[in-house]
Amino acid sequence: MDVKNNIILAMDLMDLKEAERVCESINEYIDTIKIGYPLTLAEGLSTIGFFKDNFDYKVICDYKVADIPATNEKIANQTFDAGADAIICHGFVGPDSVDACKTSAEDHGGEVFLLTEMSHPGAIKFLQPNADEIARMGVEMGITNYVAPSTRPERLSEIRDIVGKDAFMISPGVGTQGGDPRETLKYSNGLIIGRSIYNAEDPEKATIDIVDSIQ
Ligand code: OMP
Repeated sequence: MDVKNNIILAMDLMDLKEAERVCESINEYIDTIKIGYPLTLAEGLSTIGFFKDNFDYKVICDYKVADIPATNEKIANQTFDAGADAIICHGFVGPDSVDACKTSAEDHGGEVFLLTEMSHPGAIKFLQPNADEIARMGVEMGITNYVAPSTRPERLSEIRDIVGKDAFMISPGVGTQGGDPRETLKYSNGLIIGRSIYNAEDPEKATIDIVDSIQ
């Protein structure tokens, strides 16, 4: 996936009109948006089509799919049928569950992102001890897209070593959660950024500042 300015907007506002206003103000700097449960549950699955039709964005659906294979398949099919370009799935559920999302993505001409280690402090307890194995599983399964945390550059580096230089890795946690854009891009291909942009008094200025900081 090609991401303009290496920035993916994490749109977790829960009012589509407000989301639209933010997107209009930063439209020239981004071409990829990530939506998750907050906006989808508030405004519906049709938000995917809204961003595709009105902004021509690539839409990554962050549904962190983590169920049995049969249920993962249904979730992924619904997501791709609604127009998503990619879906994020959890790895800790194991290869059969991940494969259900991967197969659905392939059937729809879409992409799957495998979530390895998460960015929040609590991820250290259960996910971090298993994140390298999750990344290795992804490599064995032929997965080429990964999510890994910008809040721990040393872990980004280690996960990059596992998934290899050609994998496409995107990283949340920049800004509000403490991750540094430049440091993150030493290992990752894209920054997932939400509150630092959409909660900023001037989202356009916030975006320009980030773009300038990573040139
Ligand atoms: P901000 O912290 O507001 O920039 O948003 C980060 C976005 O990335 C949110 O949509 C989170 O749900 C998401 N995210 C994480 O923050 N940490 C992770 O480990 C994984 C994700 C994700 O899968 O996108």
